[in-house]
Amino acid sequence: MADRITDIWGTRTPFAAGGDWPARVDFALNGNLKEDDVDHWVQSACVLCSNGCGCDIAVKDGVMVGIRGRAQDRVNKGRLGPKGLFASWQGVVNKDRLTRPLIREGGRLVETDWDTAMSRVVERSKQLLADKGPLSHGFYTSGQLFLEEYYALAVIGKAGIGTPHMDGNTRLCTATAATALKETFGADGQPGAYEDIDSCDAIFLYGHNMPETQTVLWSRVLDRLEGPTPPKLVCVDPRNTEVARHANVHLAVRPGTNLALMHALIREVLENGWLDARYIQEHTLGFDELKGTVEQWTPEAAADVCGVAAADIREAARIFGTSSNVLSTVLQGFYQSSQATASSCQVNNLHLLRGMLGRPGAGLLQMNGQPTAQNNRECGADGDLPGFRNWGNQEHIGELAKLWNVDPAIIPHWAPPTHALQIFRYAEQGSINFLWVSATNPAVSMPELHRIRDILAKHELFLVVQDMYLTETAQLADVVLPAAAWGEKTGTFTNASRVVHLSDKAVDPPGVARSDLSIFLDYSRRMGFTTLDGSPLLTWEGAEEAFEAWKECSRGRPCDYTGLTYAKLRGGSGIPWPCNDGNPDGTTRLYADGLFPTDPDYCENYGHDLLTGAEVEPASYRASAPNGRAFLKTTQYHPPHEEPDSDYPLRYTTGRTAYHFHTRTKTARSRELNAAAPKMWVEISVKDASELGISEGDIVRVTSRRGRIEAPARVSGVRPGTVFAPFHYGYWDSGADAGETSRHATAANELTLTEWDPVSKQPIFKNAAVKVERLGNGTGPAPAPATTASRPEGRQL
Ligand SMILES: Nc1nc2c(c(=O)[nH]1)N[C@H]1C(S)=C(S)[C@@H](COP(=O)(O)OP(=O)(O)OC[C@H]3O[C@@H](n4cnc5c(=O)[nH]c(N)nc54)[C@H](O)[C@@H]3O)O[C@H]1N2
Ligand SMILES: Nc1nc2c(c(=O)[nH]1)N[C@H]1C(S)=C(S)[C@@H](COP(=O)(O)OP(=O)(O)OC[C@H]3O[C@@H](n4cnc5c(=O)[nH]c(N)nc54)[C@H](O)[C@@H]3O)O[C@H]1N2
Ligand code: SF4
Ligand SMILES: [Mo]
Repeated sequence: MADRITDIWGTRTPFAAGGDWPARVDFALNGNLKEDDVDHWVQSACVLCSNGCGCDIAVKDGVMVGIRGRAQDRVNKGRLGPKGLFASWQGVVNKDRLTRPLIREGGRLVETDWDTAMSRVVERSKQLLADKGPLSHGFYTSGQLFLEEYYALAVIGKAGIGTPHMDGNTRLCTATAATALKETFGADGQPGAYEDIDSCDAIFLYGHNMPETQTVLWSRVLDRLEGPTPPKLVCVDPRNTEVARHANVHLAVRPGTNLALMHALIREVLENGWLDARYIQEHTLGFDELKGTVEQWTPEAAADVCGVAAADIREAARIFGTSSNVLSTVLQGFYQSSQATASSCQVNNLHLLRGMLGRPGAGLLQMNGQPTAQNNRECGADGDLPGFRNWGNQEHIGELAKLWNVDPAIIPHWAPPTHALQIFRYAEQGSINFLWVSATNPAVSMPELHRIRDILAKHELFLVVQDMYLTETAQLADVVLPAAAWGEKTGTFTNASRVVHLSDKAVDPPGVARSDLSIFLDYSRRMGFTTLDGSPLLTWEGAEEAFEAWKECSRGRPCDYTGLTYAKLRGGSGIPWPCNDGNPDGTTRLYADGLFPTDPDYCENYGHDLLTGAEVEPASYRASAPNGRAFLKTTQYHPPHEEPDSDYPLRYTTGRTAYHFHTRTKTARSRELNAAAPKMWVEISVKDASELGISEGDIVRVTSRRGRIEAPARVSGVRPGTVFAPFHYGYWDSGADAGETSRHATAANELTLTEWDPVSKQPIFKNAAVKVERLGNGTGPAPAPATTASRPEGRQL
């Protein structure tokens, strides 16, 4: 097999519009092993991004030794990207896994048994519930557990404890995707599907570096681009990414100005009459307000604010307006930037204006990032209610209470659920004293790290961390619970295209590590949570029973799983929900009939004002009489709150490289991936580098109002005036002690600010003001990949 580190997307298998994406089976095996050496293969899907590539895990002598793509899976047709090939299993099979629970004794974490660790958790939990009540408890979970695990946690939090303080790192990831879908269509749920790539004639990528973050999906795009009928491509990203390199139009906007650009695109589409008037009339509400808001946004006005050419805005709008089938994808360049929900809703609006939904090629992907973010949103271990139910709807609360056989009053619904940064704020102020963190590493991934470290280290906070490794966060815990990882437990999860996969257990976890599901169930049992008739709240024996219980919870809701079983998910491809009696084989696209889940009795929420986040009152929502129509919502543009000035003259943005996943707990433990991107770097434009006297590889200090980082500079194709930093490089492998940064701080979030989108509450990781200084010579070029958007400016791949 070719070197899949440098050859990120593998060999091309071109195809024409409307054709089937050909299969290509990728695999990687340990050392010199051959496929014949493998004892058996266990069906799964990759958990290193939201693409959800179907795969089989290779097992030899009870150990994971490799991976192979599943040719029959609709998601990837056998392909895997570098992370799937190298980190999925190498990131799990490691000597430094947590194998036993740890508790803090005399300031140090020491090994113990499950009974001691869980007793300590349960004792503190019971005491706090007795002394201070449910609001003393906070839970911060993930987008990387399995569906069954979220559902268990959601039931514990909502029907056992009754705390509104439960959220996931999904708040940092896809809160805006969920919110934008709810605001426009009435409920979460991806309208489009990956199959739309196969037949579209234009693709718009909004703040989405797909070539590095969904590498297999990008292979599908490349195969269309190299086929006989290539789609047009439009890229909205301040960096010269691979998308930009292939694009017909690259709109390298100033970070934080997305909404101004979107207003201009909409205005152009309206001005030129590229509309489906009948669709707008029959299937939408709010056209006149939308038209009024974008009125002033001529291409010239937006060009000025966004720092792009007006002609390019016109050309992008023309491509959208004159193509028959457009696929749009939206991700962190929108979700983590200013006015996130408003900007993302404008993408929905473009599709509604042209009736461009629900048919092959006319698709909208408000993308996910993490492999199981979708499931947390469905199951409600974040700020959502299980089954996309509505916090403001008493009937929905009643349904859950009946299902769980608990008093509706225990289900916290008197106020909006507490979002992640607010949970940390309550811990900082001292009203939350018990925080249970599972499968996320906030000491590296949250904004303004010095503050997050201080909160996690607070003496008054009892911190439980459940992870596979002793992360920067785990090092600050009072109790560390060792979790079984992917391949060591069974469960299901759903990708950004709504495709559900089953991941079967392939090997035993190390030491006494246990699945997250069994840990949550054990906690529930020890806490003695009960139903109204006094029987235990959670009685599931394992993952499959949890899945069966979840199916009942999903019945009749948009994410209906009732037609799925573990048996049905074994053997073939993943299956997209809704899957029920009416759609026994699943559903590729939603909204083919132009009917949206906006009915007041059915919708997931009543929506918000996109400028302030103010909730729409139930009565006024009802009075708007949506009747299955979608909302064309918008609001006016405002500049980001922290703009460059004379002290901090540059714009700072952050993101990813193809070779690492987040805080690198898995990818840095893959030899191949770690070698490809071993250390921190920062990217600066040719123009800024020359003005600041910085050459490739020089050590620079980047400072914001909140902190500083130091790293070698890569002079790259980033937009002048903008500095880019990958957020992967925390401190677990730097030799620094817990609670402090190494002397040379490297985590991008030392600099980011504590601010969030008013509607989705997703933190803004993609714009802040910084200054850059040259500290001295480096030892050669920056340790940044030359095979990605981070390549030196002018270098071709
Ligand atoms: N290799 C790899 N793949 C991953 C992950 C990973 O860590 N590594 N993580 C997964 C997860 S959880 C997620 S959420 C996804 C994220 O996937 P992406 O959203 O594709 O990744 P990012 O690099 O965070 O951001 C995308 C782009 O936004 C651009 N950007 C920055 N500011 C702005 C702005 O103001 N406007 C616009 N239009 N663009 C801007 C950046 O230049 C960047 O290229 O990736 C998933 N896949
Ligand atoms: N500056 C900046 N910051 C960002 C972003 C950005 O673009 N820029 N992106 C944000 C986004 S989109 C995301 S998704 C977050 C990601 O941020 P995090 O969630 O903090 O990142 P991960 O490194 O994926 O952390 C997941 C943890 O779960 C553990 N783990 C993996 N599998 C399991 C399991 O099965 N059970 C248990 N118990 N543990 C497990 C891993 O070892 C790891 O420690 O970062 C956010 N932060
Ligand atoms: S594209 Fe995502 S799901 Fe597929 S192999 Fe790569 S990391 Fe895994
Ligand atoms: Mo994410």
